[in-house]
Amino acid sequence: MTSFDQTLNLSEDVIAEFNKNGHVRINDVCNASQVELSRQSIRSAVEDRKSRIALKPLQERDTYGKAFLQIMNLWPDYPDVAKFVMAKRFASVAAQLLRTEKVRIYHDQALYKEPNGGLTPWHQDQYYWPLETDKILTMWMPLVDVTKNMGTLNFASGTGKVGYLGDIPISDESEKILSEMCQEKGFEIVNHGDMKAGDATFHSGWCLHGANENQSSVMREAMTIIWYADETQIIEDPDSQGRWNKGRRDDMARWLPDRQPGEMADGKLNPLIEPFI
Ligand SMILES: O=C(O)CCC(=O)C(=O)O
Repeated sequence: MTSFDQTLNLSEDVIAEFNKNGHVRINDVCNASQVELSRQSIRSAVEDRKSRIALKPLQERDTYGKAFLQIMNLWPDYPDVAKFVMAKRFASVAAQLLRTEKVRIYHDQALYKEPNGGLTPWHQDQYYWPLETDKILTMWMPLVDVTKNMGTLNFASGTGKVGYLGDIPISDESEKILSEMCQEKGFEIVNHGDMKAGDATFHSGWCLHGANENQSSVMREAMTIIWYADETQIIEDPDSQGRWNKGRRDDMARWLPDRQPGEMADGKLNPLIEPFI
């Protein structure tokens, strides 16, 4: 079984592909037996959290609610999930793609697209992240084998460095505005296709992405982890470029509760991982 402590060395081609396109697929990031163990821990954590929220039936939810069950930051509450989230193996991939040595966890989230679950509208993750950096990315790893018709991610290639596009939270509106933008600017839309449990895609904070509906009768169980380069600063407030929005203020309270705008993003919920030591 691959150890979570075992780093995964990437070729320069893979790193260059990520930095050019804003996304990349890497196979066998976690092997089948390890991912199955982690899947059980993640699933019981998701069930536990789910039991505490009032979840409307799928057909009564809005577009964002239909896209997936989003269960956030499991690592502080569930030690078995923390082993997965803190794995040096995954952090080593993030660090190499970001061309840095040390990374911090921003947060994790389980994203389960239910059978017949809706599309994930086009969006930019970093709309929500109050961080002064381009060195931030998400790993999206299916915990079960998935086919494209279960809603693997669609990426707009070449958008990894487009920066802040305005106050466009994930919604029907973001789906419209950003899909039109992709067409107008001619960004190539890439879907990395069917994936085995333990394969992963990585996308940068600015990369435009979304996903199709889950057209199958199987839950699309995916786990995500977000890392950023150590020594990243939180955006100043007021910010001369007008980049504070509701999403960023909410994230600040949630993931950086012990830090202020303008300070370093090194709070108690942002553990440092040095994968190569
Ligand atoms: O899982 C999905 O459908 C969306 C994932 C996503 O937007 C993300 O990981 O940033």
